Amino acid sequence: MTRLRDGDALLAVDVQVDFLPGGRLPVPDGDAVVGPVNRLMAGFPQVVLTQDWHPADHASFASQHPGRAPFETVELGYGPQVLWPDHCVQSSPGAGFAPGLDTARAGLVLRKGTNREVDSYSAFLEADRRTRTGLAGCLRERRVRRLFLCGLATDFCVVWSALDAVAEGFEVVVVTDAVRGIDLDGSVEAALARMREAGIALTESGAILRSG
Ligand code: VGL
Ligand code: ZN
Repeated sequence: MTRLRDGDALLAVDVQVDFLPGGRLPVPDGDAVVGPVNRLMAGFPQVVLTQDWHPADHASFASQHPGRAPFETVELGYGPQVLWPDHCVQSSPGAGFAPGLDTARAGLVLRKGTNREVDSYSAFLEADRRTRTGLAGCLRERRVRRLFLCGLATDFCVVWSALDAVAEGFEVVVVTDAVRGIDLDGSVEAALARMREAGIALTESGAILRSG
């Protein structure tokens, strides 16, 4: 059992329309996270949401690379980049939060992937691994020490955010029933293994107790 305390924050990653079944880049069973994420948000002292938020001509979109198809990998200036269907275009309906997601208690919404040239799976560091989103500093100013991650997708934005959170010195817990993955070539298993190796706890939401 994990009892919540001051200094704990929930980071709900990219629970957005385009990542749900029927969206532009659907995560299988992605809508299943909405219930657990809502229940988690209700119990946390601090809640942060992220939103994938791309310009319409974003470099991660296969549509910007003639002759290339979604899910192929290309080499960009900063390294390999998986190409995606157009998704989470700024201010489009698909970039909105999932219907039914209760965002009322979120004290901070961080938008990422806004730079046309650079993707950002991580909520902390863009794919060039140099450009910082400012989230680490913001969490430190808010006295956050332990970060619980949930949302979409396990094998992209959740795992990159979780590993970068460890590198930033936060204690990190991933809530296993409140995440779902895209799963390209075993990427979900690989993500879970990398997180375990990094000392990240994998916990079910039923084992997380509210404080007080
Ligand atoms: C994500 C692929 C592209 C995610 C975002 O939220 O995991 N995956 N953009
Ligand atoms: Zn994206």
